[in-house]
Amino acid sequence: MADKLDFFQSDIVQDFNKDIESFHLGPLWNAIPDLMHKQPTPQAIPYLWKWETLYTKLMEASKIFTPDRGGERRAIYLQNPGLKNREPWGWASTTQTLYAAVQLILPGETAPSHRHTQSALRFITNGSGAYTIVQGERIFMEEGDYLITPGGLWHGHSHPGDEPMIWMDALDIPTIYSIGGTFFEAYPDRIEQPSVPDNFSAQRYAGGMVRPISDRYPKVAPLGAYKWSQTIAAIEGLSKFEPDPFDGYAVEYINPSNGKTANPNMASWMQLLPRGFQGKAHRHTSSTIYQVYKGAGYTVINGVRFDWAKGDFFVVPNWAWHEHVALEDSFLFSVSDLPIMEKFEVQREEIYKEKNGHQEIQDQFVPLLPK
Ligand code: GTQ
Repeated sequence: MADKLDFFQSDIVQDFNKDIESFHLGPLWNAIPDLMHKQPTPQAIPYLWKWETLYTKLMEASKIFTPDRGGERRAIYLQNPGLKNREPWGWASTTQTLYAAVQLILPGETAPSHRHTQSALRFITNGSGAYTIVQGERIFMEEGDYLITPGGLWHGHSHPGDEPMIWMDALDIPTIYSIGGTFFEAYPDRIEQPSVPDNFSAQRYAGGMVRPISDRYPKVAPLGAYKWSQTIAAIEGLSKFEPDPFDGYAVEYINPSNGKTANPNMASWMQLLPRGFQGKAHRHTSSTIYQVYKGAGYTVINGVRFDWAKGDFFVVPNWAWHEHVALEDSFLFSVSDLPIMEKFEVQREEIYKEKNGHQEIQDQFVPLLPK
């Protein structure tokens, strides 16, 4: 062993390594522990953003920036502290693969149409009356609705209603960025005009899990909006039975034409954790961004307790132990990169076996709050 170490430290090896580096070449014999970790070592860290902080900053932003002025959305995105200063990015995403933001639109405002290769989803948390127009379909948004904007489709937002609206955006921006697949294009006019009736796709799928006969081979996901009334009906049905030991009563938003995740690169769920629920701990290669839709509780991530309440966002990085506890009836919305892990065939899960399936709490997270 010592001989081996001496060999790698020897002048002859070190000199050679330096020499080839000047030719932009690298020695695998020295690099393999850096290139291939024994198990995932996420650069993203577990983190939590309080609603109070997000809301305050959105309101401050509304005084400084309007979409009419800047031509873009008023969205503030969540930067994982572990992903800051990532060379040569110059920006930090929320997990290594996913981006999440909060977006505010005020009555009378328009966020112009554009399209890009990144795909998006939205979860509506505050207000109603605004619409997003996705490839000619105006979709009016209400609290608890879940929407998708498949990659490559025109989309813009406008607010003919009378109260501020806030929603969560999640996109696969970091994944598309890191594989070099980014295309972005602004719509020639300010906002696209409707080409089908309002709320077209949700009306076509009013029945839930029965699909229009023409939708066997759709080119894009055929349903743009998943209404809260249907999500809650599904959860109520499920909640008559035993909860999942990790996730309580959880349902996944799926594409009704193929049964796969509604958005090809991001899985999304709504879960009810009834008051008193004590989830067991597990970890998986996929990472997850949660937003608390309703309720209060905490999640223990790698031994640290993260207390959450309505509106808060938190991140469970890949391969981090985590378990949820609900102090009130709680609804968590979440987005995960599970489909990305599946595509690369690195999806794995491990169940925490020690101490009856629960981690020991060693620390408590202290969130940043606005002054
Ligand atoms: O609303 O279309 O947070 O294109 C990031 C990129 C929101 C949007 C984001 C986007 C949008």
